[in-house]
Amino acid sequence: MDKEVYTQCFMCSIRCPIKVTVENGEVSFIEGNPHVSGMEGSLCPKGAAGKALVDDSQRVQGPMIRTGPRGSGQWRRASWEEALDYVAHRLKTITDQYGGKSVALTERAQLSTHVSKTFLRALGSPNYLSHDALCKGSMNTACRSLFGYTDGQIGMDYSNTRHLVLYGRNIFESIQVKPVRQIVEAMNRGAKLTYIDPRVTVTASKAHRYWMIRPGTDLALNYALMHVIFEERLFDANFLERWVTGLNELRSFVSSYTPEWAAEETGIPAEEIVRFARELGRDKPRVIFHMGYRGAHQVNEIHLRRSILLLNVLMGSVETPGGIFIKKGPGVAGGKPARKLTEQEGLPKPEAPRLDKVGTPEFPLPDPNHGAPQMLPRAVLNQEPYPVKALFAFRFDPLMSMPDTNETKQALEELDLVVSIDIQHSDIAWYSDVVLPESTYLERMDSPQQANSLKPQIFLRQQTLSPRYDTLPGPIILRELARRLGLEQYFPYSSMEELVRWQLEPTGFTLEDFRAKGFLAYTDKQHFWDRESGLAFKTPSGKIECVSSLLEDAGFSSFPPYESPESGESPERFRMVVGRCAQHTHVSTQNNPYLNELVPENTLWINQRAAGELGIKDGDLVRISSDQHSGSIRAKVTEFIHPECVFLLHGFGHESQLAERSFNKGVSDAALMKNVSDPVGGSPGLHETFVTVRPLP
Ligand SMILES: Nc1nc2c(c(=O)[nH]1)N[C@H]1C(S)=C(S)[C@@H](COP(=O)(O)OP(=O)(O)OC[C@H]3O[C@@H](n4cnc5c(=O)[nH]c(N)nc54)[C@H](O)[C@@H]3O)O[C@H]1N2
Ligand SMILES: Nc1nc2c(c(=O)[nH]1)N[C@H]1C(S)=C(S)[C@@H](COP(=O)(O)OP(=O)(O)OC[C@H]3O[C@@H](n4cnc5c(=O)[nH]c(N)nc54)[C@H](O)[C@@H]3O)O[C@H]1N2
Ligand code: SF4
Ligand SMILES: [Mo]
Repeated sequence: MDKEVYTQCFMCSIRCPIKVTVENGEVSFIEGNPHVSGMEGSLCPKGAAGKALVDDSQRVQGPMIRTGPRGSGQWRRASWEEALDYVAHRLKTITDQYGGKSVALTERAQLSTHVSKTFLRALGSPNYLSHDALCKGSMNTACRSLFGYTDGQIGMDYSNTRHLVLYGRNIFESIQVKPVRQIVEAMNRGAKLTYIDPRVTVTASKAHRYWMIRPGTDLALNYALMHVIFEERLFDANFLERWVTGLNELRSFVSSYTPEWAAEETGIPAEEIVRFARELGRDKPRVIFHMGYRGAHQVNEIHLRRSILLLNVLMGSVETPGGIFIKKGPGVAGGKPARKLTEQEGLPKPEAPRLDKVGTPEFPLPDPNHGAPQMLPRAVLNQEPYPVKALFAFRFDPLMSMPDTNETKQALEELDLVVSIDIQHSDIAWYSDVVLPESTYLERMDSPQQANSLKPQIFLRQQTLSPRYDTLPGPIILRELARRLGLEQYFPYSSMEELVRWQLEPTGFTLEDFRAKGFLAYTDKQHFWDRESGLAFKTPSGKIECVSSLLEDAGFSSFPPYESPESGESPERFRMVVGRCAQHTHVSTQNNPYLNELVPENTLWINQRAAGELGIKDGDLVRISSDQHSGSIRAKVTEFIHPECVFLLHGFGHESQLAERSFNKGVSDAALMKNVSDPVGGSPGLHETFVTVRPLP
């Protein structure tokens, strides 16, 4: 055996701690890091397929410059010198004419985000756009509206809970390995699981209670639950009195939303709603209403997320074992976090407004640290608020991960420079001018991960293999571009090792300290704040604000009246809902040789009765059409989905012909979707598209 490396998986962005065994310079085995409790040997199918990613000859093998029209697939291989010179020269021409603000960078927030942000700021651009809004932007805003903390600063203590409630949080398929193990262990000790989804998922099959809710009506269920909780005084009175404001307003708001009303709206019987509320009242405060990610995605999503959080608040399940908690940083143990390039003195703070208008009166509340990438196409097309001319797509695919691919393509046409930093022939790479290939997660070291939680820790992705092909780590690519633009003073490193050593300086840890286990703990003790006197909410009042100053000061109501979502109207018209499966990550693993074999294309889940009326049988090819796009897909006719919606897996229908296994397989949900957003929370309404489904002759 050559060596064992403790590092972090990156087949998806959960970053599970892993142990990789290397023999003769090749990966021979990947498993969960046995030093991390809850990870002993555990990995999901995608994590195990990491080896196939490294070995795949269909990934980008070196820098490429496009030679024909965008999307024509005409390329030439280039050296790094040439490709970087080329990009730097084009970038210089653009910023000379249109200013630094004409450059945008879309990214999946990641360990080297501080490098991307530094790159943009050095250029003079405010236009950093992370995936966050598309994943959980409205949840972020909801958390800030109540607690003053972002969702990323809030954790859930699954291990000690008595009742976990999941609203379309299909955690047994859209996996996070460690939480899944914690949930299973809690259930083995008697914890209950309630799962709510218009579709029977694997998680539904493991739940004690499952409700096939009418799509888009979770908010009605939650208002009725609050109604019962107030009526029957099931709340945690001590906690509310000490830490919560605006309860009277909340109580009077939900007074008309009875369980009988919610039953009509959701399809869940009133007496079941009442029984559920009582059960939770008994289990409190050790109950978790999971904030969710991609369950219901409507344009009023902010209020759904707030209602879920408010249920936790009413149960007093905040900062208590078995509930939700505020994550603690190294400070609780007298430690210091790793520093970031963005903390450097003298780094410019661009003053121009953001292209997505986040932080301006037009779109005041989404988190400006992330922005709203779905606003990019219209900003480019309308040249509003100013011309945007260059786009960097870094570990993010604007074509497949944002609604309305056709509109995004039109916007790309208006740009003078499109660069992707990717590991694979993604669709955005296919439509780029230059592709700069990053080394895969097993072939590079990354910036350390500050893992704040009840017990703060710090993790490091250590390099396992030397790069197979002519690739570089992202922070080196950006540094080399910056150097060519005369901005190297903000990039004080020439290798990943130097960058990581610079970052670790304040922590007192060294790079060598990570070799043994891949992570270091600041403390062994769990840190909860004192619920009598020690809670520190970051709202103006210092309390949890049911009537939110964040919302009200921006002119939004904390409790707008409930509006019933549209239903299909005609028998062939359905709300389109989407999601993930255990075998794939979003849009990026469909070409992986192992995973492609497991799930090669998506199918369309359609309710048995609805399909029967349209003459569609299981396995038939059908036409799915929206105002944006149409395609053909096989029907999966099933009783396990609500008749008002159809479901398909996200991430299929790839256009890049260089990814031969995934090319043209299945239909792209992003192409079908219309691009509408929650004006308060900032997320796009990814479940607001109606499609027609017709049998194909
Ligand atoms: N295998 C795998 N695991 C992953 C990921 C991955 O790509 N692959 N990605 C990770 C990431 S970034 C994320 S954000 C999470 C996503 O985690 P989830 O949010 O759990 O993911 P989805 O698979 O999108 O599941 C959404 C579910 O919501 C249901 N749904 C649709 N409409 C409604 C509604 O109105 N009400 C309710 N209650 N449910 C509804 C859908 O039927 C679907 O089952 O997964 C993470 N884990
Ligand atoms: N239509 C639609 N859009 C969605 C969603 C949806 O369900 N439907 N879900 C939303 C959610 S929850 C999320 S989190 C986002 C995710 O959006 P994305 O981040 O775009 O999706 P991923 O598939 O995680 O990765 C995108 C790209 O990263 C590349 N990549 C993978 N690893 C590396 C690496 O190590 N380095 C580099 N440089 N590139 C790498 C992949 O090849 C791929 O091209 O999408 C959101 N957008
Ligand atoms: S959930 Fe799976 S793919 Fe994602 S980081 Fe963990 S092991 Fe890797
Ligand atoms: Mo996500």
